[in-house]
Amino acid sequence: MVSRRDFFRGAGAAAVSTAIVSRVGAASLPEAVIMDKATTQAPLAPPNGRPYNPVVTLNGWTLPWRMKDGVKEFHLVAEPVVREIAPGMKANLWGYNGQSPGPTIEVVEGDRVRIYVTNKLPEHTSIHWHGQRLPNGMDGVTGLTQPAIPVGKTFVYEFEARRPGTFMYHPHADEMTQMAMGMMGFWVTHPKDPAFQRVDRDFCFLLNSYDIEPGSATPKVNTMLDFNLWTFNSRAFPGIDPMVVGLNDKVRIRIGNLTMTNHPIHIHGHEFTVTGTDGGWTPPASRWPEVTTDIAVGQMRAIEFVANEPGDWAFHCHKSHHTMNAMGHDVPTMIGVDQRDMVGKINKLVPDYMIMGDKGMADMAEMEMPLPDNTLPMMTGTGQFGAMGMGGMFTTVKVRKGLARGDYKDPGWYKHPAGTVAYEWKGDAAPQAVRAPDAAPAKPGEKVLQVRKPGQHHGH
Ligand SMILES: [Cu+2]
Repeated sequence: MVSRRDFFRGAGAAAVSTAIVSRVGAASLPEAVIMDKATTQAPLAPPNGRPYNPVVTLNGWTLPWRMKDGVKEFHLVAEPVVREIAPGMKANLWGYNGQSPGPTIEVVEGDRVRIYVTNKLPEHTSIHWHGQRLPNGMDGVTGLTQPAIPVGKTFVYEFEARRPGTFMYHPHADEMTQMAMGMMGFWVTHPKDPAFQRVDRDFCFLLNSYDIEPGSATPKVNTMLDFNLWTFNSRAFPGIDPMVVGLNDKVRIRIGNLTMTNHPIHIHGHEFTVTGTDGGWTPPASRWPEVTTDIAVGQMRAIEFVANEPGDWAFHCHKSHHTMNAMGHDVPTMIGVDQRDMVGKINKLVPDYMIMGDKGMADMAEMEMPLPDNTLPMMTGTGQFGAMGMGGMFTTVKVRKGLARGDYKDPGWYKHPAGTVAYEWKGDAAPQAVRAPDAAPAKPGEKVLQVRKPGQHHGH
């Protein structure tokens, strides 16, 4: 669960029974609450202030606050962190309050919010509150709207959360480095009427990516496009938790993209509508059903659907390289190349040489290859029927009957009703492939459709 560190002698040093409210003196900083785990934490039921339906941050958590004279006070600490990307791999990132991404901030439309930001990084920083309506001087753009937050100093941001919706936060100071290192977080401003567009389960996460050489732990921050770890909230499959929902639950998933490319996010077994964008809730008349929605860099999207098909449904980015982990992208395509002759000769020179990918790359998902320390297999994850060959931006939506409200425990693999799983044909052997007949050649005198290129077309 949540643990605490005191960054300033005296501030928050008294034992506090809950992580929620710090009863320190009026002039002191709010306690800096730290998370030491990368697993999905239970939603934070609002302990004070106006009611709302909390979100669940996938492989993340919500930052507790204290209420002071009607203002919600948060304390973010920008600092180097160690984030487990998936079991077997840890990364040296920069983030907030012990993790990357930082904690989700949840407030209610109309809340007065004060955020203390302490800089424990080795260089200056700032925070931009992406998408918010706020006074210009609170927008967090270093040099333009404020001086940078120097190393070791704390700055205060204060504004009213005017517009409900889905937001992000990230530095606007040496962004290339700081965002490549994992500095970002989610922000949700709930509507003041908790019944407005109410859902049963409300998930959120950020799309982010890293370039970490196998065997190392620190991202290469100069990489522009060729990342090798594609992550939901700085986790790669199979390190990403499933989104567990009850049968017939109304489900919302909010996604923000802070990578360097777009991600077509795809769900199996259901259609959804995009109910929220960067600019707020979409008018109902503007919505149409989708099974994939593209999320561009810097965008946020909220999708909604009724989970009325039980099962373990894949949920992933549809760029196939984004559902793979590090390694292997430099491997030449060997499909159709018979390497049997070659391997004996090469083995004399290189004893461990393996034939890779002459029938496709699926073998690699089952192969027990020796990996360098601290990296992830390229294609991984095991389901109830075997190797899945997935990594990166992939998880499941597990739809189950009879889940209690607020039960987010992984229910295990779906128990398929008898006769509903694809099965092997055990009858006659497949016949020889039959060629489709060639189109009959045009007979003399028969008209053949003429197609002209637009460039050759003259006159109307
Ligand atoms: Cu993608």
